[in-house]
Amino acid sequence: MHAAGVCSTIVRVIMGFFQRLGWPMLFAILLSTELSAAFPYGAPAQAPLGPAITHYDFDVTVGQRAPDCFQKDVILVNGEYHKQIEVTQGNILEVTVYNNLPATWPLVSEGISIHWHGFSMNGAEWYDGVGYLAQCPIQAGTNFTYRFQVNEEPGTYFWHGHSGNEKVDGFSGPLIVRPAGPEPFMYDEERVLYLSDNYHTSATALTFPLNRPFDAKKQTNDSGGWDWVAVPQAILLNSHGFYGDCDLLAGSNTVIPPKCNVTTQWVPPGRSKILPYASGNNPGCKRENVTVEAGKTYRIRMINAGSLAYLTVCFADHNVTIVAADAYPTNPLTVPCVDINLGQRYDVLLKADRPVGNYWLTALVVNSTRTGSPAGYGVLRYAGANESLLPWEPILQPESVPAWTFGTVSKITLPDVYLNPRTVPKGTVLPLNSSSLAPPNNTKTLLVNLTQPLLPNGQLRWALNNVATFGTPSCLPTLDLVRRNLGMMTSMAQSTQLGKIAPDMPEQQIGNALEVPTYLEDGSPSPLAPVAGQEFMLLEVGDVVDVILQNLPANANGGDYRPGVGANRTAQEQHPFHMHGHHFWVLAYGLGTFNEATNRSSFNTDNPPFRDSYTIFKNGWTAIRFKADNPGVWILHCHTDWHLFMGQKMYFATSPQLAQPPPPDLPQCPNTCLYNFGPYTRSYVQSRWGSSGYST
Ligand SMILES: *[C@@H]1O[C@H](CO)[C@@H](O)[C@H](O)[C@H]1NC(C)=O
Ligand SMILES: *[C@@H]1O[C@H](CO)[C@@H](O)[C@H](O)[C@H]1NC(C)=O
Ligand SMILES: *[C@@H]1O[C@H](CO)[C@@H](O)[C@H](O)[C@H]1NC(C)=O
Ligand SMILES: *[C@@H]1O[C@H](CO)[C@@H](O)[C@H](O)[C@H]1NC(C)=O
Ligand SMILES: *[C@@H]1O[C@H](CO)[C@@H](O)[C@H](O)[C@H]1NC(C)=O
Ligand SMILES: *[C@@H]1O[C@H](CO)[C@@H](O)[C@H](O)[C@H]1NC(C)=O
Ligand SMILES: *[C@@H]1O[C@H](CO)[C@@H](O)[C@H](O)[C@H]1NC(C)=O
Ligand SMILES: *[C@@H]1O[C@H](CO)[C@@H](O)[C@H](O)[C@H]1NC(C)=O
Ligand SMILES: *[C@@H]1O[C@H](CO)[C@@H](O)[C@H](O)[C@H]1NC(C)=O
Ligand SMILES: *[C@@H]1O[C@H](CO)[C@@H](O)[C@H](O)[C@H]1NC(C)=O
Ligand SMILES: *[C@@H]1O[C@H](CO)[C@@H](O)[C@H](O)[C@H]1NC(C)=O
Ligand SMILES: *[C@@H]1O[C@H](CO)[C@@H](O)[C@H](O)[C@H]1NC(C)=O
Ligand SMILES: [Cu+2]
Repeated sequence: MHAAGVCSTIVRVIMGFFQRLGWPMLFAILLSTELSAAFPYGAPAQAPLGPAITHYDFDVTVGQRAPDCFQKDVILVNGEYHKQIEVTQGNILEVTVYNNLPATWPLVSEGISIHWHGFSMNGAEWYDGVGYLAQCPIQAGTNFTYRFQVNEEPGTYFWHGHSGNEKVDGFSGPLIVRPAGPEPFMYDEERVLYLSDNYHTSATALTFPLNRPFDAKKQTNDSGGWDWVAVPQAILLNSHGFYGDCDLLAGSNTVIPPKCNVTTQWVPPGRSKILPYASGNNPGCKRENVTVEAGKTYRIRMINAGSLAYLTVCFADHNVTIVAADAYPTNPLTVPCVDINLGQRYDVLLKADRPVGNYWLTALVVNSTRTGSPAGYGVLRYAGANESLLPWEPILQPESVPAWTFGTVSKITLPDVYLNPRTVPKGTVLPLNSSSLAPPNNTKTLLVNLTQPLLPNGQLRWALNNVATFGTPSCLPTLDLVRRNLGMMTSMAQSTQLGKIAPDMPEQQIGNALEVPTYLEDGSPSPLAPVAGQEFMLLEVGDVVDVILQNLPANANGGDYRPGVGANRTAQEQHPFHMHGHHFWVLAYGLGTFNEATNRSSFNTDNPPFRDSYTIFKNGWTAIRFKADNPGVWILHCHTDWHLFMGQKMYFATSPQLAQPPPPDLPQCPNTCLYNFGPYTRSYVQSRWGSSGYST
């Protein structure tokens, strides 16, 4: 076996590191002018010796944990739940992942991979971690080493699984990039606040019903029927919480906000039967304490790693000052509560300037977003406060704090020093060939309608411009297929008028990419009828693209609703979109339908925030701009895990012929792979995974 259990962070400076890497292309990148453009002020100090290597072993296993008092199977790294890692800007990050998960975990046993959320991975596209896009998943019993130079803005990120359901089952953790020089903010100490939502049911059991026919006429005893995952049973603060804090009803798809009451600091074993679906073992659980000392200033690195919950985080009696969003600095903004959507990060400064005591730390799902969700409660504890006491003030209830308005979010902007080439701080990571973070003019515009169609097979999907995109079309990395044969995509492209429907089957044989209907965003109209396939936009290095994401009620925009089921759906919700390989400028957002003639003038091209995860507001639109400076195939997707699974994604293929050849040790691809749109009928689940408890 291996030494992965040794939870080791070995930082080594190796003179002959080029040979170690065994990958000549990396040598080429390191010497290229492109790197010096990304580091306009020169490479880090140790460059003459070669970058230092920060190495982690990830021994990935399944284990039982009770983060919210309910014991269940979770995915662990070296025995830790939500393992934190960190690396210094300019270092080589090397993570060897040993997949020691059992081969009996549907949608997880098919393989895992890791995405470095927020990293641009310029020149390191093969390590971006999207299963079947950049690599095949790491199969059970095998290992793979991610190895790339961290040319990223110092700040707060996270790593997470990106192949099947492994993220929702706990395969994620904080990822901190330290600057090679001093930090840009003044503070005494730092704390991480890792936010997540916790389901008592395995992600797999929640996922199967999402693929089953929504249309009652298509349902059979074997197919089963569609079922929504509903809200999580608990919100976790640094992986701690208690599902009993809020009086959730079973399933919790209710519109009634729950009443919450927090009575104990340490929740003893034996209270697991108070909810109908919470009949698991309760070995006890702890509440999170964020500890501070009076007089000090803390940098709190907030990360929303959840699968559904858009959170509003409040520190009782303390305002906090936002100083960075998705790693890039912002003009300081002081707020009593921070709205943080899935995939987003905020760095906030908190001054411990109140009387020594215990204060509530609360993560709320505001009523208007997911009514019925629980809230998460922890304690901000000053050194010297009585540790056996909870804060005396009443807790915040889920509906008691309003969500941020456009007025609040519009105040999150880039500081002037980043907008002027002469004042950009040393070490700032800029788009290629840019001399500051000021947005360049766009060369292209793409309008994307977010729709929720019903496919002819009865599946309810999320789609972009009427295409619900598969995750696993060919059992081969799409990046490699497209890099070797760009013409393949155009030859696979479907007439948008016909709308070919992909084969309605659970599995694919290796190499059968041609079976997958492909739609190119080339100015043609969207498919008339909704389709399942894959949606691409071809770009060339240097393009600057405005993407207008239009989010009207679910069945607007010609999302073809067959007469009968779903014809009158008016579902509306926000979606947190995340872009791989790039940060983007958030230029504008508004209610209603985007109007090119009247709304472009509202774009903030002066000091827009530079982010990688942003909300597409409901019944409205959000306009983002990115510079295609990174050859490869990059995914833009909703970070609500369930929506991603249901197809809410598309790919930008930027000069893929310029991507490097794949490293020789990329994981082996399996001979068959699963369509994430496969009909998980009861008989199929039974035949593939046996009665492992998931075949409901
Ligand atoms: C890791 O994988 C390689 C093949 O890629 C194999 O040779 C090696 O034995 C594996 N190491 C461990 C410790 O399993
Ligand atoms: C439907 O499936 C259930 C179990 O899932 C089984 O008990 C029942 O007999 C089936 N009914 C028919 C008509 O096949
Ligand atoms: C919270 O629970 C405690 C203990 O059960 C009870 O005394 C108290 O009245 C409850 N508070 C509220 C607001 O329901
Ligand atoms: C928080 O503090 C309480 C009281 O000291 C303690 O019981 C609990 O274990 C602490 N929580 C964690 C996560 O350590
Ligand atoms: C927080 O800021 C608001 C103004 O934005 C101010 O009214 C309030 O007193 C501040 N609260 C604390 C605890 O400093
Ligand atoms: C919470 O939901 C209720 C019921 O839908 C509504 O009356 C109330 O205005 C909502 N509160 C907020 C803050 O959105
Ligand atoms: C802390 O609070 C507990 C519970 O009220 C009390 O019994 C204890 O005396 C307090 N400790 C101190 C040092 O005040
Ligand atoms: C960008 O566009 C504006 C008008 O929209 C124009 O004034 C400006 O010169 C353009 N900048 C560049 C670099 O082309
Ligand atoms: C988006 O929907 C509008 C109708 O709301 C339609 O006119 C437009 O053609 C659609 N755009 C695309 C790219 O599908
Ligand atoms: C849709 O709503 C309209 C108006 O309420 C109603 O007349 C129509 O029957 C509904 N259609 C379906 C398929 O439910
Ligand atoms: C967009 O334009 C419409 C008019 O077509 C206007 O009513 C709306 O306020 C504009 N939105 C923004 C954010 O500028
Ligand atoms: C950067 O400039 C070089 C040289 O002019 C050019 O070849 C390359 O395409 C540019 N890249 C981007 C992203 O603009
Ligand atoms: Cu979504």
